[in-house]
Amino acid sequence: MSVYMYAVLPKGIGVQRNDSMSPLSKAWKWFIEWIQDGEGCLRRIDKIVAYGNTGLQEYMIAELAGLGKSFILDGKVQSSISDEYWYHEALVHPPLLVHECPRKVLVVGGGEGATVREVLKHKCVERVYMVDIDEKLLELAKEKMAEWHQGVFDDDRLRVVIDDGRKYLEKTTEKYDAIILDLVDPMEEGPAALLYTLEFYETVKRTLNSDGVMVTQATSPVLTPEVYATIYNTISKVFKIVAPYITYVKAYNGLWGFVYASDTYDPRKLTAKEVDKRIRENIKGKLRFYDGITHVWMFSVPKPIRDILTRTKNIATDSNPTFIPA
Ligand code: SPD
Repeated sequence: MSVYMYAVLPKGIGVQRNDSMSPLSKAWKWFIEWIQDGEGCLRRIDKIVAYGNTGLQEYMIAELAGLGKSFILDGKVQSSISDEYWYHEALVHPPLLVHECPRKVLVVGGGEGATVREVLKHKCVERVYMVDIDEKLLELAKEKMAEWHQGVFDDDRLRVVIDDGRKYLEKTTEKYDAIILDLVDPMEEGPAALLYTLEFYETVKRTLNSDGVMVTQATSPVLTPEVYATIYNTISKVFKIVAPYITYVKAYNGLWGFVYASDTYDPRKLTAKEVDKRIRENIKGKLRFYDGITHVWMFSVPKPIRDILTRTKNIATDSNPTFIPA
């Protein structure tokens, strides 16, 4: 049976009912995530847990074939229960373990609470600020995504601030040891459009202590390589040490990219043995993805990706931001 026989709406959910074509179900519902023009990933929706619009973003929490319970914003899968820990552990632990002792951490985005869940495993961490623009989404996550947050919203080291991440950073008088940017992808109409620009990274740097570290999710180096390389190149204009790294995330349809930056610490210098030692000494709680061997693997970026990073000269600015295809 061909999926071409089913109608799909251009921006996300498609439904077609045709009893004669369907031996398994009377109603088929499909979620399609567009990667770029002409390319997408199709998954059957087995159950919709929640669907709506917060006024800022369109959301869906649904059981998807191949992924399980998944969280979708503006047509893009943000995380799935089956592999969210690949993404969240990859995002959080390299910057926090390379720092000598991160006491104060800022997370921008990460509404599901999984990023904060990982941050709070670090024994040094005394205070975490989580800034998210979408209050309704946070309420939804608290209620419907307990598998992700595992109760961390009740941890007294956490302060949740409802604000635009950029505005918050521009006005805060605090200094942080680590800033973790767990953002939605840069999309022209999306809420994170100006959280991947030179001006924003300059603000991040001003808000870090002199030995502070930052990390951002940075789109896919294989699905949208120019965007990934532009983010890397832009951050390279601001920090002395900038390290690209990757992991695989099935929910994101391929390899996923991050960019780490600091003026002090270089995670590429950590051996697998040293990472394992720091995990034993500095982390309380279980890790399912990250260890020494995984650390070295993530920072071993393959040649085609290194080549595009070397070639790309684009810089994202407020007047010329970078975007993935909608
Ligand atoms: N294409 C989806 C990329 C999502 C990156 N951010 C995810 C946030 C999950 N906490």
